[in-house]
This record gives sequence, structure tokens and C-alpha cells, in this order.
Amino acid sequence: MKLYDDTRAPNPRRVRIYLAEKGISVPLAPISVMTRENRTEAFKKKNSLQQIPVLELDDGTCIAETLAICRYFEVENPEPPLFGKTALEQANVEMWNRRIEFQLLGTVGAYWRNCHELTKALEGRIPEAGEQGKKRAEYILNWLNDDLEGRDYIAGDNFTVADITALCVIDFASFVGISIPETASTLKTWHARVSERPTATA
Ligand SMILES: N[C@@H](CCC(=O)N[C@@H](CS)C(=O)NCC(=O)O)C(=O)O
Repeated sequence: MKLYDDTRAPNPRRVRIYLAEKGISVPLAPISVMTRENRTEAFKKKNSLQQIPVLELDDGTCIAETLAICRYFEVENPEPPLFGKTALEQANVEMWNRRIEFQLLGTVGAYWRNCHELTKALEGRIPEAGEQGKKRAEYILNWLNDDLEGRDYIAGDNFTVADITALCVIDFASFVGISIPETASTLKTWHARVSERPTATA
């Protein structure tokens, strides 16, 4: 088994933190996104969308999509539960993970793809779409701050994959120039709390 990974990319980081939280060790196979190693014909056979992370099993089966990879491990390694335990907890984790992916990762990604200096060589960039994404991401960061009031973690009392997603997306957002607003003190406290976990550096 191996995990195709790039230490600078936010989605593979989500899987590395998840595995570290579970105490699971998987050999990493580095793929550089910046030098387009993921865009080769060989890698296309592993994931036709040519994105990472990809988990390759010993029989050659490949699983793409961060959450699908984490769920694969969750079935075999249910403790500690990172997707919730009860029906309500699981629904809450799913709700929050989707919110962070669609509302924040999607909008930060639009800014990154359409406006950032490091992606200027990409074809078909639409700067207006990027700026719109940035505005929405800033709105969502403030909304998340207000909603988090009174909770230690994104989906409730326990650390879950929704925290992993939010940590990686918020750190990536800060890298591309969209920071947690100065006034968002609840979100900043949460961010410090999850960043202090030893697994944050996985
Ligand atoms: N929905 C996918 C997104 C994967 C993704 O966007 N991966 C990025 C790295 S964080 C990538 O491979 N980018 C390179 C490319 O699209 O060429 C997931 O959750 O795994």
C-alpha cells in the first residue's frame, strides 16, 4: 500500500493528519504538483482526474478523493472515531465536512486557481471568478467564527475529520492570501487548539 502525496498540497495533508490521528503508518510516494508530475499518462491510470491524494492498495487498486481514502481506513480502524459514532454525530460530521469543502475549500480554490501568482500559467483563468471566491471565503470565515461560539471543535465536542478539513483549508487559505479575520477570535482560538495537536505537522 502507498499514498501518493505532495507535502505542499492541502488535500494530501488531510490524509496524513488523519492517519497520524489513527496511528496508522502508510509509505508515501511523492508526486510534485508544481512540476506537473500528476499530469503524466502513467498517473492518469491511477486517477483519471490526475489529482492527489491517491491511495494505491497492494493489488494495484487505486482510491482517489481525500474523504474516500479516510473512510476506507475508518472501517478497519474505528478507534478513535473521526467520522462520529452515533447517527447524529455522523450526520453532524458529514454536514460540517461538506460545508467546509464546498463553502470554503471551493471558494479559496477559485481564488488560488484564477488569481494567484503561482497559478498564472494555467489556461482559462477568470480573475473575476477568483475575486468573487475570495469575497465568499472571507464571508464564510466570519460565519464559521460566529457559528463556532460555544464549541471546542467544528462538529461538536470531539475532534473529527471536519476539523482536519478546516485546519488544512484555513492554512492553505492563509498561504494564498486569505487569512482568518482579526476580529474572528473564536475561530482563532479553535485554530490554535487544533494546530497544537502533534498530528498537525504530519
Ligand atoms: N476532491 C479532491 C481534490 C484533490 C485536489 O484538488 N488535489 C490537488 C492537490 S491539493 C491536486 O492534485 N492538484 C493538482 C491538479 O489538479 O493538477 C480530494 O478531496 O482529494
